[in-house]
Amino acid sequence: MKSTLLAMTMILAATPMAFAAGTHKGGHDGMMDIGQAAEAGTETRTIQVKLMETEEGDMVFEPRVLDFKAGETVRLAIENVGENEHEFVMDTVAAVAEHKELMNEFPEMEHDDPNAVRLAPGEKGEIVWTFANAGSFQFACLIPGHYEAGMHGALSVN
Ligand SMILES: [Cu+2]
Repeated sequence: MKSTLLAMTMILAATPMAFAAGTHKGGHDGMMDIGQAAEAGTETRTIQVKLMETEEGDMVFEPRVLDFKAGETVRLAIENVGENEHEFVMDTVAAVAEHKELMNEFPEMEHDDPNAVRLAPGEKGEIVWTFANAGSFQFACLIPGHYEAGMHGALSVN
């Protein structure tokens, strides 16, 4: 947590404009554009998301796209069935791009955000989330190199 804050402070000092228009605020508490964390048990459905590598050397999510309805609360049951560490983070396209830059600069950075989970091989995690606003969002793995290897997909809220 301390190193995260330090990393963010360093970035803020270096590129203040990159953050001025973004949604990246300390702690991510409360409502984001994509919605907010909800209490486990309040979901109306569960979606399974798998994180893995392919034999061709790509890194992928299964499914590759996610669709939700504005206002619904969903449990994302996320499992890393691959051989590498992976993460699942969902946010606005702009915030994912911002976060990706930060991860490339500080690969050791760990985030403690409600809209993200980082999983070791074989590990399972979950996010219970209320999708508040309609829009086109994105989910991705921002461990350096993984986005480029294929780990990103469109997340629509209708
Ligand atoms: Cu990954």
